[in-house]
Amino acid sequence: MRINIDHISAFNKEQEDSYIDELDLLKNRFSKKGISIDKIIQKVADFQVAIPSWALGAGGTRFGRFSYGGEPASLEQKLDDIGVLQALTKSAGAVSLHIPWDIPDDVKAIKEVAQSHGIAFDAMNSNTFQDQPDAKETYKFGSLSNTDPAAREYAIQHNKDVIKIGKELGSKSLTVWLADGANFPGQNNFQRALNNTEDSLKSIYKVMPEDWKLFIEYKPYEPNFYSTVIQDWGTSFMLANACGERAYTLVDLGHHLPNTNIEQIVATLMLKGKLGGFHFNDSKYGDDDVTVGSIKPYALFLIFNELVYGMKNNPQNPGLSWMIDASHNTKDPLEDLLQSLEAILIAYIQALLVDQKALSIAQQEHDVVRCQEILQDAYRNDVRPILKAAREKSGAAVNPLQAYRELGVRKELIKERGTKTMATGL
Ligand code: LRH
Ligand code: MN
Repeated sequence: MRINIDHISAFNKEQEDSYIDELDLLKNRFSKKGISIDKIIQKVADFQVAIPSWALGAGGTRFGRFSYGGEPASLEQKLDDIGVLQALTKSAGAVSLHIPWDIPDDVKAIKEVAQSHGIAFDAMNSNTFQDQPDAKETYKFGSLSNTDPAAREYAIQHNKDVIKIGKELGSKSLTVWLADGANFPGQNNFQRALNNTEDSLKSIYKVMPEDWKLFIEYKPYEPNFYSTVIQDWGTSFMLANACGERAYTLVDLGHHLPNTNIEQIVATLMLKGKLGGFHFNDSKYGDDDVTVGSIKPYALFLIFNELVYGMKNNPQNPGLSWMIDASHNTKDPLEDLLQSLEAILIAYIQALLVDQKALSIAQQEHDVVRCQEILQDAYRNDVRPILKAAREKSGAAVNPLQAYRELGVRKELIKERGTKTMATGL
């Protein structure tokens, strides 16, 4: 199913610019604080989030998986679905591929399909946490950290193969997440595992093209439940520094123990010029991978507040890779991703409304109450009129989720693909 500009403009016409009055109110209120809403609208229109190729079908857990009907059964169909998200939002202009779940059979054809939807190739993801049917080595006891040099070499070679595919597609970065770790005390020698991992990552970094970045993703637990080799931001930061200047830490919001201050981690990594990008999602307990902003929207706002500060004050930190990493157990995958895109942009806009000058003064004066008031004054704005204006400006639907439903996209996908198709991925 392809959504074209006529679908969008017809839908927007029906909406009759219902947001303009509210937008004018916001423009008047914030122009008094020297904050230009028009500049924010442009920043939002330019903000592109990469869609995970592994999250376009119904996800599942060990307790079960409930198919969604009309799921993409090929990489082409996955790109078509991202094309729907891009047509509706104009902020889903990239895909992050996972190998081998999404190996392109015909690179040229895949690039043409992506181009036809205005989709770029963001970070490639390697997979050394599952054994493939024809595997020569097993990752059961680890990959880059494995005590068995053959398994390590096999995993290093896989990452080199992923880089090769990424180069052909035009990607400029590789994300490495390792499940490596232990389920029981005594099972692993922590130091040997970390040394092996560092040496293996260096071997991968060495063969990366000069204009590529390496993102090292950390996670405290799962699938190992006693220790994980790259368990936290500090370990990832250390390994990134050991690899070189084009290696960075990737922050997956779900990869933190309860109540971790993620915004402080973000500020620290940006100050050190080592923040590479994000896997946006939300969670209440573990790595739940639920819809962005569905559980802790204020925490997401506080993270974007540090990002806005960092993007203004930390030229030492390069441009960031914005990616979603979610899994959909009970929602239509495309509706879930539309809601996540909405939540990311709303948090970004709210953070852009923070009066950073006033905040800095209040911090200097230790006016603790005023500091909170300044933050929450920005957070407590309904910024959706600004988002609608940005969408209309970029030719998207002012209300993508409503448009998705009114255009009957899922019904059409089920008609085209049936109810039995299953997408590769989580
Ligand atoms: C691990 C992770 C990683 C991906 C996988 C799909 O939990 O966040 O980013 O490789 O999910
Ligand atoms: Mn992730």
